[in-house]
Amino acid sequence: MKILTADYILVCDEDFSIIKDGAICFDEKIIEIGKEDEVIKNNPYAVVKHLSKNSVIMPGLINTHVHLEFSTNKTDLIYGDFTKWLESVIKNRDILKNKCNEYFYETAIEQMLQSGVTAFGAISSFGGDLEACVDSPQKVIYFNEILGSNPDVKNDIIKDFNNRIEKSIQFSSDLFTPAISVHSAYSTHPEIAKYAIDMSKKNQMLMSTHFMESMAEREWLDSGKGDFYALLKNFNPNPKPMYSAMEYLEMFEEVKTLFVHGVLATKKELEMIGQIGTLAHCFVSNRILNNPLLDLNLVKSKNVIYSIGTDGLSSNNSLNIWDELRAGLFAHFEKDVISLAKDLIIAVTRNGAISLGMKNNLCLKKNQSADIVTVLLPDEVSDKEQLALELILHTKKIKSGYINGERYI
Ligand code: MCF
Ligand code: FE
Repeated sequence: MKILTADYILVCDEDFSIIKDGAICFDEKIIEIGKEDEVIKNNPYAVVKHLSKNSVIMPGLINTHVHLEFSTNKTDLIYGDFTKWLESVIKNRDILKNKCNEYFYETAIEQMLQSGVTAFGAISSFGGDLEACVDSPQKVIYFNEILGSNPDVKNDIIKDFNNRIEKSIQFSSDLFTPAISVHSAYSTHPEIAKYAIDMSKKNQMLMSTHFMESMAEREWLDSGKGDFYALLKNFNPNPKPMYSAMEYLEMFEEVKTLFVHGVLATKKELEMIGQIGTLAHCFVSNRILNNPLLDLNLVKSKNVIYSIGTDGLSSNNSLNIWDELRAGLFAHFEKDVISLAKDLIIAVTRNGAISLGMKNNLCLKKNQSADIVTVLLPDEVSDKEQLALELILHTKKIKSGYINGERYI
């Protein structure tokens, strides 16, 4: 049993409570959290560690959307236009995947760890990242991806998918949870998507899908025109959208789904997303691929819970979650900076836990998992209201981190 004390504890509950001169007592789970003197008095047998002045204790951070298999990319892919990027991914997919060895996986995971990411949602396209995800100290939701627009090869696609699902299920544990990802409406035939959705329903596996990420996707699903037409013609002489956007969303009605991007979703579609599940917001990826900025006021007005994803190094230059938070902070001019900073901290903790179905990681309170990180601010915070903002501005690495009460940094 340990106690950590710090100048501030960010509880990350619904009220954004902050405990000044706080302490947290924990083993695998949180035993007590509150004012320093009381927690120490109530738990006389715990080993007490007083963190340095200007330290902050907060929940472990959650990156809800990352593609580790593309971690070798630095300059191989085309940026600045979503369709061209996609074309370059299709061209380089196998090369990038084959280059991605243990070293790249470990480096990518280590970068997340050092930045305080104690849980992540990994989209696995091929299964090459399985071992690295199973061996990582973090909690991993492992989304086995399925895609394919040609129903003639449906059986092969499903066979490969089933193999990967079965393999991943063998490693199910407290830290590793297999899940499913249907890639997108423009890449996945309804029969293939339905197969995966049924499996997710039957096995109660979490679902994720990319949705309304680019203008090309919007135009394609709405009218069968635009940049995707030429691209999809490479695979089918007479390509046609396989769904309307609404038809696609309706397929997910009965499974808890983490939608990714949604930057071009209409009000009605966002409403539907809010009812079915949650949304992962990947600012840097959206910017690099020249996709629009998500309207966070609209997201809020439709009661959509949003979390933060870095996406893969295929569309980001960093998996450090603080880099991502800074990008978001600087991008969203439509929001007041003080309240946005708080929203972002909630997005990367509580909302991440809700999105990945991690009921024991909702905030720092009794009986929740002891997934905790500590951060050292460079100086004293003049106003408690500004704590979230100062954290995002100044943090690059955490000082220490615990997963299920075990120290990993
Ligand atoms: O989220 C980004 C952009 N949108 C769609 N797909 C991906 C992203 N990052 C990686 N991908 C992968 C996706 O999982 O790229 C491939 C899929 O395997 C594109 S379809 C050949
Ligand atoms: Fe993605």
